[in-house]
Amino acid sequence: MAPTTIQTQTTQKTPTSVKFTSKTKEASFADWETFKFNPIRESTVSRAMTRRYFADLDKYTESDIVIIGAGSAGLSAAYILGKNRPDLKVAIIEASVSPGGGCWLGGQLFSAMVVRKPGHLFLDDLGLKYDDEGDYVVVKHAAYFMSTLLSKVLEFPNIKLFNATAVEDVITRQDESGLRLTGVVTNWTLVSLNHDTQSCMDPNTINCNVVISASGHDGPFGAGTAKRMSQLSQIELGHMRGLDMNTAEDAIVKGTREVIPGLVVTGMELAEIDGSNRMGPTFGAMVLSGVKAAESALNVLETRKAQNEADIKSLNHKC
Ligand code: AHZ
Repeated sequence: MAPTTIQTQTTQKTPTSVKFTSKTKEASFADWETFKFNPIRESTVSRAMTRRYFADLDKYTESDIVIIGAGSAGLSAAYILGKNRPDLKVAIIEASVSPGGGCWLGGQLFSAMVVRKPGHLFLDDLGLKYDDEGDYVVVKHAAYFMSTLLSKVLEFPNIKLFNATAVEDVITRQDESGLRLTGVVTNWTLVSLNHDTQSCMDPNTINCNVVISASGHDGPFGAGTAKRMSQLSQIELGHMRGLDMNTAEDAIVKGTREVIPGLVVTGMELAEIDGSNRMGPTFGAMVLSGVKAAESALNVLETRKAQNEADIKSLNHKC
């Protein structure tokens, strides 16, 4: 019997070349063999970054509003300010390398994020999709909320995020009506964490008319402004209480305000001041507290600006 020969058929497949849209033109990398990036010198990369960073440092060293903390409350405030007041300079100072605070996951490292109504109105403004469950909505992943919010905030030309930078203290002025905040004292976070391992490492400063503190509840960096205000005898800390979702969310939104002249406090940092409850993994209060913080800052901005300008005039006069 003649041996069986198995016939193999080779089909000449056309390689897949994915297409995407660059500006308005369709583009693709059809030929990876001849592919090459445009040339660059290493120092050009350094200059491209440092020139912009130092120009931003120079520009934002006099800001209208400084936000401490890029968590859900701080970024919600930034979003409202960016949308409504393109004329203002807003600096966000975030201690972590990665902005977003505690809002990359829902509770206990689960993905979904719950927002009680009417917090969903803010999500609508961001254009987010969610499951409507009646009294609350569920976003399929907290990271979807945070990455959308973050990207929109970063797109505003009048907002600058300085991450890996910590607020170490606040700048204050004392006059006959009391203490007023007029800026923040900053340092690279890695420096802030190493003050007891090195000799003096002096900080940098940013002057502004209103500080919005959104540094979260007590933790390695959290509630820093609240604690500093307590050390300076401006407030008495109430300390965050145990979890009660219904009480906590209303209390945070209602309590969001200018706590002392020039300082608006939002998000969970406020629970440390007012002694309100925590709410755990439900985020409606964080976004709406951020909205109210932006409003509160805008409501006092002109008054605080006038006070600061009067200070500067009297300083120049003395010189
Ligand atoms: O890194 C902090 C975080 O991203 C940042 N931050 C804190 N201190 C800072 C400082 N300088 C610069 N001195 C600082 N940045 O502030 C951000 C706070 O974000 P967050 O998500 O922790 O606070 P939030 O108030 O926006 O949201 C809190 C959400 C809740 S509720 C809750 C509970 O009930 O248990 N827990 C969380 C995390």
